[in-house]
Amino acid sequence: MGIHELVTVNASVDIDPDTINLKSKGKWITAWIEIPSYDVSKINISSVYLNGIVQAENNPKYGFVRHPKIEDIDGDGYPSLWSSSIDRRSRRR
Ligand SMILES: [Ca+2]
Repeated sequence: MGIHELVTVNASVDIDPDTINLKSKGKWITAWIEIPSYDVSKINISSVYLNGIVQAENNPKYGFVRHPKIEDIDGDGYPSLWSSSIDRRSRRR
């Protein structure tokens, strides 16, 4: 049995789109997650939830789940994980 240590860290999250239009036909909500001094490639996508409710897409049929994008989008030296996107249609399930 392993020992797991839980820690709280501050993360910055950039959500796209910035405003959600419920009538929009847009399919995905995406999030860039940045945690300074932490390797975002180690984030377990199945543990990512939007507002603690909607689970991020973690079905490996999607390329972005198998090979998540990691990029320093704001140029501050810390890479962000292009988090698994969330299928907006799943909100109605
Ligand atoms: Ca950055």
